[in-house]
Amino acid sequence: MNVETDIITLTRFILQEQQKLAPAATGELSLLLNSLQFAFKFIAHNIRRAELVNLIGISGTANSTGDVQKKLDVIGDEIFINAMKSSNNVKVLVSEEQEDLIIFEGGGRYAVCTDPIDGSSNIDAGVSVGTIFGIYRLKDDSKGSINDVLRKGTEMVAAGYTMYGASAHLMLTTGHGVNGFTLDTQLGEFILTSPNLSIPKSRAIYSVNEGNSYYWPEYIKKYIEDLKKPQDDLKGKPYSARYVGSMVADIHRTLLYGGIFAYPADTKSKNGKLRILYECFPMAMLMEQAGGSAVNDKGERILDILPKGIHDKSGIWLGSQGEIDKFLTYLP
Ligand code: AHM
Ligand code: MG
Repeated sequence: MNVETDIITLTRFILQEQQKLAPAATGELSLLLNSLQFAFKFIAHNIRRAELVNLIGISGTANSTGDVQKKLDVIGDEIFINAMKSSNNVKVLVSEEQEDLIIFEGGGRYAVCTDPIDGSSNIDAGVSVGTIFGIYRLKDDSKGSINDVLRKGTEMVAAGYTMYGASAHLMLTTGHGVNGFTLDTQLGEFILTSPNLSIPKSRAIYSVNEGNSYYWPEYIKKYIEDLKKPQDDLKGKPYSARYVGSMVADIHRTLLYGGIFAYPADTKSKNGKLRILYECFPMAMLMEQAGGSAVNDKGERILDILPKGIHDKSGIWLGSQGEIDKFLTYLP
């Protein structure tokens, strides 16, 4: 039997990276990443179990933005809060499920922003959902406040997501490229499966909820219509449409295959749907670190946005550099 006996687990990877890139570091970020991986494993376990123990259903409470929460949202949020609290490295936590930020006791030096279970409306159908996260180091002298998270995305020290599907996939960046890990449920470890991931330069796939197109501005309608026309460089084939409706799954495919994912603002909602701190920023950092790009509806870099509120939203376009460049030519 051919067995790989020298696998790189997430824990080993984190320690190696620290030694290589920041030998003088305190190791606090490494410990925090370890607490995160516990939260991912625990959430993955509950999602796998959900069908069996009939957890799926409405819990009766509403989240900060008024959506009805499913039980798994509540469980995911609790798991995340407890894991971050007990890590002792986190001072500030922003969760999509909590109206206000949480400030923990103790001397943690990091702020974490998360959507604990994104795409939860898909859970009943067995479609992949995921946890999205972005991490800031507290500002010097800060004792933990909203100012530690109302910062540009360029100031994040790490970001990523874990997608819970047939197995759990973690995509992580600490600002030195993107590395992908897959959870081996027997070992209980995330294993490095996609080292130094880079997104293809272009791919004729677009991913957007076209049901909203009536309310799109003209230049967006024109861009998408043009993708559906015969493409010269594709021997007359048009682009393919792919839209799961679960951001983590749509971004995961985009990272691996290339293409473009968008959730633009429309003339009704003005700011789109996706949240800057825990949806747009982490995905934008991953895309850039993988060699892709992420911009808003005006073509401005997502990571340069300065959020004014913890639940602020933005229109977003991200994916292969070539596809973003093409979109930019349509800007008014
Ligand atoms: P959620 O945080 O309430 O789950 O909403 C975010 C999700 C994303 O995963 C996905 O990209 C988007 O909503 C889909 O929205 P729509 O159904 O409007 O296309
Ligand atoms: Mg979400």
